[in-house]
Amino acid sequence: MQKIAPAISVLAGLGENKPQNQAVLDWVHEVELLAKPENIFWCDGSEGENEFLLDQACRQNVLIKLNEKKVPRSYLHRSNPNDVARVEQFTFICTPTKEEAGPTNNWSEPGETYSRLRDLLKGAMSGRTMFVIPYIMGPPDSPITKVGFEITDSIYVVLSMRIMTRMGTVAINRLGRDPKAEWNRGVHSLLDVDPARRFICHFPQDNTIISVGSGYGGNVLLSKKCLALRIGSYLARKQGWMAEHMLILGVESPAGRKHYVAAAFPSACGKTNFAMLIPPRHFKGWKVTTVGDDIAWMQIRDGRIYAVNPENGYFGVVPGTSYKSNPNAMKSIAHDSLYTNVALTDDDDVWWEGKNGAPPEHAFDWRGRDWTPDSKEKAAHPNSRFTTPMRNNPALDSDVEKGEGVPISAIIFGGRRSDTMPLVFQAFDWEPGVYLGATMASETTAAATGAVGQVRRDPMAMLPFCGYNIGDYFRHWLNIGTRLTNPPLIFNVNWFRKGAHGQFLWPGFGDNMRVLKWVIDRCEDSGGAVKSPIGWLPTPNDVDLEELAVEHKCIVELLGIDHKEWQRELTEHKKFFDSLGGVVPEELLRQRENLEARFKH
Ligand code: OXD
Ligand code: MN
Repeated sequence: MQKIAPAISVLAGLGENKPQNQAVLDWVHEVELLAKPENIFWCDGSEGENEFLLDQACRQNVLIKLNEKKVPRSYLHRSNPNDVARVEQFTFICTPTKEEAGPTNNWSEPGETYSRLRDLLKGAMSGRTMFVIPYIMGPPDSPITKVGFEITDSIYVVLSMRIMTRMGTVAINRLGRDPKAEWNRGVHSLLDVDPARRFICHFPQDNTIISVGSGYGGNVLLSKKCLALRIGSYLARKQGWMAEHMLILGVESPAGRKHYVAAAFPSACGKTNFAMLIPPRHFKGWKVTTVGDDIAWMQIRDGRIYAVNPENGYFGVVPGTSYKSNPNAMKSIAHDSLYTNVALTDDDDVWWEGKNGAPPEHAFDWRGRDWTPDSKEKAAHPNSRFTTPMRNNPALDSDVEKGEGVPISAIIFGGRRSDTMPLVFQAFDWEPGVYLGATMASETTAAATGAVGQVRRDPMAMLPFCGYNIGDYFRHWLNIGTRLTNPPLIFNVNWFRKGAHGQFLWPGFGDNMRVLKWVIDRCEDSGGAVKSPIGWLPTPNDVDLEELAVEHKCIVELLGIDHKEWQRELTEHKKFFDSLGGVVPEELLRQRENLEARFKH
């Protein structure tokens, strides 16, 4: 059997970027004594280091170099087939009390958990290289930027972190020498990639993450879900800001007026596509630009919300990505990218279901097995991913590096709902908007292990990512509202409503610009709407539907609400709140009653 993560021989002049901060040095030494690696590689994030590590990864068969002409400087990684998605059932919040983790998180007592993890990590890196990755989350000059260090025995993690974060010397410099400075400790080991020994554990009070037994991005790129969302949300509440599972996009009108919008959709529900949207021909002169595609860190200044994208790259779902669905993503992943669990063609190109053009006559599927169009199984895993630098995105917003962030005019919630939720509506105010986010639901996807297609409540798309008690999280949102003099308007969208025959009613993708335009019109006080029990609803005349080949009756269905479906929905809201066992703030319980009452009048 192939050895997992054998040590690399470190070239002179590489892997020596030790920070001066004694707290970091002590912690690395402690992990070294425990995990007993063969050697330590201190990453600096340089180009030379990257080239060296890519070469090593290819020699170890961790990466396969793709066709240089077709996808320059790009590689394929195949994960262990038992390790293809986030594992929510093995993800823990280890707070001193269970109550701090709250009803939506798996809780584990910190002392016991540290001790169990220490046992698992004992000698875990023997014969392996221990990489130390310094990184920052956020633009280098932002006041809310955070420093993290991730220790890992996976070269794939190092190469991915180099794309996903600003990594290396920039972080060492930002941290400086103060041993009391705030920074996140992350330890990752593949162990033997056995689901029985797979745990993703967060210790918010210690600003520490320990992840073992997986190599899948969402479990092991500790900057992303673990730091930027779980630990991030905990720090954000304590420090008075917000860490949210949201894309951030800019919309500029032909007259040059620009707004920024943040949108929370659950995993694999189209955040990347929305963030990179290209307006249809009819919207000539309109421009959509991307600040971020997954995570927003937001602060309040002058009574307004300002957002930064803490990441430096995109870790997106590949299947379904095409020049039709997302041309900017296709251009981004055409070079300098890592692919995970897609198919490999005979000429070393990548392929996946939903890519432009006919399927190849023969390929190797995501597990490396022969595949033809007649094969029963998919060539690419439904949760196969690309990892690509945000610099590759032709629609990258010019203010993406702005440390103070971009001002947010609107927040959009949304999920995959076959029924009930109209294409778009606007909450009456901040508090009903928080209720809207708190009761959000979506059909589950392949981004996490478990059943796909089941409706589950996913408040603010943060169910798997809120690092503390969800009741306190709702309270934090309500408190933020009281500090805003110029709050963003709050909306809900649903691109996935289906008709009586199970067909999608809305074309989605670029045509979502029509919905975005209504959102912007509302922000500018110019969009029409009618009052409904759930909020402000556009009529077909309020949304620009020119040059859209969708029947009028579908539009009416998309924009309408069915009172019977909403009775059921209200019952589900109540069930959800009840299931949280008394942590839901009074204000939101009252919002539910108000909503119910509005349906009766
Ligand atoms: C992601 C996720 O990878 O939400 O962004 O699972
Ligand atoms: Mn996500």
